[in-house]
Amino acid sequence: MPHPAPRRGGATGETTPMRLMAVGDLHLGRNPSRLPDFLSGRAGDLGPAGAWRRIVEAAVADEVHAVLLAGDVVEGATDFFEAYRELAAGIRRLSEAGIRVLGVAGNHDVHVLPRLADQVAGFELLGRGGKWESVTLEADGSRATVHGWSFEADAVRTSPLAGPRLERGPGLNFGLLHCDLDVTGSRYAPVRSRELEGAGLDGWLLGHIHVPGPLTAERPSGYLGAATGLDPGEPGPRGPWRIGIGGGAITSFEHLPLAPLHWDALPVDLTGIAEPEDARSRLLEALEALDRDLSARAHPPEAAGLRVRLTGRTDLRSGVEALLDAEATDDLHVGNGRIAYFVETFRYGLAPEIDLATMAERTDPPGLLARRLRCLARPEDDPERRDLIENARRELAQVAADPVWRPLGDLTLTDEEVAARLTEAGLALLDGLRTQDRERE
Ligand SMILES: [Mn+2]
Repeated sequence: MPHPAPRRGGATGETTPMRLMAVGDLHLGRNPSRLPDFLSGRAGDLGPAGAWRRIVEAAVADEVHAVLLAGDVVEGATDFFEAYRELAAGIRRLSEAGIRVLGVAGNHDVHVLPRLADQVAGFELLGRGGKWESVTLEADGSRATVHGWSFEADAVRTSPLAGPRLERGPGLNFGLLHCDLDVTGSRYAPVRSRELEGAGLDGWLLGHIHVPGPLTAERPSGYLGAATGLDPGEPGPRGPWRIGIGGGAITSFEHLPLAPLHWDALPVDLTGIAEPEDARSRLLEALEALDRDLSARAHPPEAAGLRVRLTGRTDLRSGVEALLDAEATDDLHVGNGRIAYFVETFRYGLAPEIDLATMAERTDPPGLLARRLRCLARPEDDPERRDLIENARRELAQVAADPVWRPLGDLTLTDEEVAARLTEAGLALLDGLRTQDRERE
């Protein structure tokens, strides 16, 4: 007669594994921007509400013990009813599966989330009124403690960790916090990395910045990132994180890219094309490669918006641009057609078929420009390249600081993004200068 499978670790005293699902900025109520007409009717499924429903189903399927929401769960004060509908349905489903739901309020939902928590059964809001609060989760003898703090006003200019000391609870201890990390003078709960490190917890699950950090079981502290990309400026995988706990340690910390809408920056190399029409087949090849990757995911997106960047060397730029401008590229069929692809914009980083090295030896403006373009192609640690990027970043920061952009959230650019913009602008200028040259000839 077969023995029943032993409970894992039962004899050794090791506790049964516990699983948590941590969710960054959800922004229920916000519609994804820049959807083409044929997808606008599906904005609900493709936006935060759709992402939340996918998170709920994944949490149930993965049999997690708790779902943790790191603030900005709701976009704003006028999104109460949409958020109520989605949270009430999702949390009912989670509760029925025995999954607890803990959350903190961020700067977007400082007023609306506490009211929702009062109405939605099973939603445990931590740290009301800006006072730290902890909850200990228990599952099959395994325990973990979550410490949370919620925004109590639209602007919070002091660190939530200045002053209070957090008392450790049973099991692994996690902090759940919506904050602005290492940003001096921020009105969104500025916190220093060393404050987090000095707080004596085992990990920090942070909300606010929409780009997910490089979180791992060894480094379980940082931004969770948005649950789904809300605009083309948020490319790459988005979704919650699944945290495995066993034997008193974090055993896994995995990103689950399950966002229903995937934004991507798709590079398409046009080097060597013989005529502008060849750009179409190059684009399709790049799309097919992306489709293979996305379709292989456990939770493929329903749609993908692309910022296509045409790169490489060709003198056919104007022909390619005219051709692609005239094409309808907001509903592209790729692979098995299950994911709806659309091009949000084409960006041109095409280098003319010129020898930058030879041109850089000239002393006229094109020569000077060619030298800088060559400099941008050098390795990251090149001091001249760094100077160019820093100067450009200062210029861009002045533009980004304009209050009209505030609703877009953080506009931090990586070195790579700055270099790409400079290269694009420089090549377009060089193209223009060469055209003038030719016209004078
Ligand atoms: Mn925020």
